[in-house]
Amino acid sequence: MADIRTTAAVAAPETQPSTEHVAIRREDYRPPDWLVPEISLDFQLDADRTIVRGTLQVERNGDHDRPLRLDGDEIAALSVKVDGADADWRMDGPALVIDLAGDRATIETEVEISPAANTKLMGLYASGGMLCTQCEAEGFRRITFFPDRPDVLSKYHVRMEGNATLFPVLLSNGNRIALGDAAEGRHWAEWQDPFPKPSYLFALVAGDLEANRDSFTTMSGRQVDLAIWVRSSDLPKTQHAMDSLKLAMAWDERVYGREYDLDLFNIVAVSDFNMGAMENKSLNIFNSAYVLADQDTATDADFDNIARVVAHEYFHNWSGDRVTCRDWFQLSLKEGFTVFRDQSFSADVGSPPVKRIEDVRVLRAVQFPEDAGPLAHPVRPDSYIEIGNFYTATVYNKGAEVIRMLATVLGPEKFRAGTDLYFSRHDGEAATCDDFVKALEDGSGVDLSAFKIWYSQAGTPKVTARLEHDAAANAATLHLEQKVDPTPGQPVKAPMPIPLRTVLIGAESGAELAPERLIVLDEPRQSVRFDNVSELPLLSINRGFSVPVVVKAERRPGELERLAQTDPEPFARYEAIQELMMRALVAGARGEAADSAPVVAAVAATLQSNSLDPAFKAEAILIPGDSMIAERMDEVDPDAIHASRESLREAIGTGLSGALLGAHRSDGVEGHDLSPRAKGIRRLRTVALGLLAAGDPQQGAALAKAQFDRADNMTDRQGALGILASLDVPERQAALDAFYERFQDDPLVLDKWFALQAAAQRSDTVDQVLRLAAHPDFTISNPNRLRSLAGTFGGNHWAFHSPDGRGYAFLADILLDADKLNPQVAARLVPAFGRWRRFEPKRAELMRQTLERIVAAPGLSKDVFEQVSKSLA
Ligand code: 0A1
Ligand code: ZN
Repeated sequence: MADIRTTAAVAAPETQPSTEHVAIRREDYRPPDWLVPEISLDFQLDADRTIVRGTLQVERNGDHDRPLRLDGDEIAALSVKVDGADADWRMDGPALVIDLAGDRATIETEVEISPAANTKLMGLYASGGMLCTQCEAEGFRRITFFPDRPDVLSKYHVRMEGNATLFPVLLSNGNRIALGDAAEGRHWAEWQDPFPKPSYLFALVAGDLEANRDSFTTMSGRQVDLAIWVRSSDLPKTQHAMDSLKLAMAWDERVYGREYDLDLFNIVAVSDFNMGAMENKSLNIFNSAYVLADQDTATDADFDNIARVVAHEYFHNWSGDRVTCRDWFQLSLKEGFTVFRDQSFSADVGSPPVKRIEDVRVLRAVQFPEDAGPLAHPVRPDSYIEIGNFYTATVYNKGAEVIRMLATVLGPEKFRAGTDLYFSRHDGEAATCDDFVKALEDGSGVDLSAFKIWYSQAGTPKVTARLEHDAAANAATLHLEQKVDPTPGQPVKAPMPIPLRTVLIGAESGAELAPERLIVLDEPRQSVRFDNVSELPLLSINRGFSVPVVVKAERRPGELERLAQTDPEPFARYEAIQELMMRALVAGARGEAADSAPVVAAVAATLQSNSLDPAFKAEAILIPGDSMIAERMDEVDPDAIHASRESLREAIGTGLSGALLGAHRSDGVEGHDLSPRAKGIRRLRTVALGLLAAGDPQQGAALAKAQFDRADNMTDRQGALGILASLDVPERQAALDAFYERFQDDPLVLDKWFALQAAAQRSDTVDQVLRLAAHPDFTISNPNRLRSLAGTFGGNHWAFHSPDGRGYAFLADILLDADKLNPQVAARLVPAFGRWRRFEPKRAELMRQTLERIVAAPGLSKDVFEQVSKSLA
């Protein structure tokens, strides 16, 4: 790995002699040479040929004689003027360079761009007849020449003009200050944003859109007009997003004291989008998957995701827009914090324990493997080649865990005092992760300096725990140890502060023996004493997942079984059940005798409990996925893992068919009921059905077909189809065909159809996926469709790792095709290959060869180059 981090530049393949893949390093940060307090943009809009005129007021920043450097990317200057006159300028690679004598100047540039030809979907691009922008992280430089870095904040004035029939709606950030008609059927609008912002928050939309309109009265009594813009036929699917937005606005006032700051807030849905959504100031642009929903086409998970993403983007107005990042190494400053905020919001409007379980599952499934593989990086990375590769689970989800941990250490009041100070101290500024921690310290009066290592040190700490009981002394001692494995560029690790919510539970009484403690393990090895331990204690540790570590606790026989039925803390109870499952799964995958009886008993007790709610039951009895099991193996054999998991599922399905049938049949909810209870009942219904089908595929198929046919909502329908998709039964193809017939004109539902087949646990999934890639509805240029097929397949552990290597070949081929159009999205397919070293030798070699083939491809993007070369290093 050292090569990429320390070498200044890595040569790109020959076909691209002009570009070198330069690593940008955090330690090289220097404040901007020139500031741009004001910018005025003029757009003559046209899908094929848009003219952009930029007028920048520039100011020398500090005492230096360096020229003005304006970033550009795939744009050429038609004209450049300085203070109204033709000027001397030069290109340095993609950047426009001007020598300026004075400390201030007005720079005017003109460029021509083609939104229709912009397949990267960065900058100004066309989607479904509309024009829209995506500027984070470095897309603004594809629109106009500008110092495109987040610490240059400007006031924006935007004028746009375009065909009034094609683009009746013209939107940008801030307030619309004027509009009017122009010649030849054109019209124009002018927008002004009073808040200085970095260029990555600029947005523009032009299209034939309709709005779902509403309003929100803020805590100080101001009325804010809200609008969600979509194609008119999609209007009926926007109400949930609108309801979520209003809930989020009220929540941020109540929980963080944050009020919205403009009189207008717009959301626009687009069908071609590289990520989930974007927090452009007052003009959020969304992947339509996170806006559109109704009972017939969206699952409960889709509804939850919409609420989560709407809230996330809205919360960015403060954590991201009002206080932004100094440089892209600080990305977690806004993303980790905003994920923590959206997680807390979703917990508050739903079920906190279930939300916590879901969040930890995502962290373990995506971030833990990332942190243990060749792409591991700190929450605040030290270097990157392409910043687009750092919108990762580490920056987002581990970043959120770090903030959650700080909030746990401080407690709610002090944490709030800290965030209040952070927002007031840095309002209107571009800040750093250090600034954030400092504000929490100053606001709370608590020294948090030891915790900063969580931003700089990569890797998931491993904690071992052993509880010793001294019955004679009525005491117990908890022996803790921590270890962090080396990660790329960090061969030696320092101990970290690890706050573990811990309690001892009486093995007999099932009661907590003393109040819960927050034990901070900050040495390599530490022992903690508990007094008044009058009965045999059980260890309940890292409750609520208070810190993102792997805990390996030494357990007495029967201890997990007992905790699985008594631990009053829901996460810890879930954890005990999952750990029981994991033991059986790992033993099975190693070819050891696996005893499924304790798992079957724990699942039975969970299903029969009168106190647990259905959503919790569904989470708790879900068997860990193949890739989670793989994380526990020394050498990964996907067939053995799959067989072990199937055999445990079958044992539960046959052993508990009565209880599972009961859970499957539990009813009394309507499809439109989105209460946490109703969602939980539906979830449990399908989870139980999956286990039943594992025990008896024929009965499972009949029940799944019945659920599919009867469904009045997408949750039940998709749940049933997902189970059928993995079975070898006649009902399978019939249901897939019926689903296609009914929903073929709805792109978001068709995405599900592709994804369900790509996720199928079948020996012929590779063939099915190859066939689907040639299906007339498959379009590689649409990121959602590509992710549905290729992204889902890359996460289908057993099928992707097919021993003949055909899964690898398929993903590599499609990734290379996608890279020619959209490098950012293509690069996100690479991590499926990343952990090749852990696999049994035959697959490891096949994966390595596939990565070598990718990196040797002519014209490879720097996005894919970075991920593949790091994976091979
Ligand atoms: N800031 C956005 C994520 C985002 C990042 C890059 C993008 O480029 C295509 C788009 C969106 C968020 O956290 O929601
Ligand atoms: Zn975000």
